[in-house]
Amino acid sequence: METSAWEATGILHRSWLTALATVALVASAGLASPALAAGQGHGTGTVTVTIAATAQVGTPSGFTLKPGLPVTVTGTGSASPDGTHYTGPNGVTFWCATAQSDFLAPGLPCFALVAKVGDGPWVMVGTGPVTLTGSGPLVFGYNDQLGAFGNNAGAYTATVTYACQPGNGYGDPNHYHCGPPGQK
Ligand SMILES: [Ca+2]
Repeated sequence: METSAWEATGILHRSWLTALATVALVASAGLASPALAAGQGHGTGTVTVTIAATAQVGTPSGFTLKPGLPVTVTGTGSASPDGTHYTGPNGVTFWCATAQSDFLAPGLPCFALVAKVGDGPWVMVGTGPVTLTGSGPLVFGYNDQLGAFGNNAGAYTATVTYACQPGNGYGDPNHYHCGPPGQK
């Protein structure tokens, strides 16, 4: 936040009255969030994402994680690396137990549902539930060999669950938002 630097500049370089007004504004903004949170309560938000097995570049969830605010993910569905043999989100653990270096997510189970947050590494989701942390856009993937996605079939469905508060403080980085009043 630049608030303190901006506030200090205001006090140093603006008139005494302007400085007072600035302090009053900051004080009321600081009070608004906790008061609304207590009055409106908390909720749970969900995002459902369909991950086609043919999507080599991954499938954006449209959800962006905020630092220190984990989400929970579960997976369902059935997908195939060859159009014939299908597995669930956990992938396979026998003839291709661990993906080689030319897979989307090396070291994780082949043909599994995987996810990454921002610039973080691909992590296993499977059927879950798993807790994801980090900062940035949440992307899902099907862990096949790169360049070999064209013969895939089926899809997984990922469900992202997160704690949220009504949209009064939309833009507040300290929680996720959901429902009225206000935006999102
Ligand atoms: Ca394939």
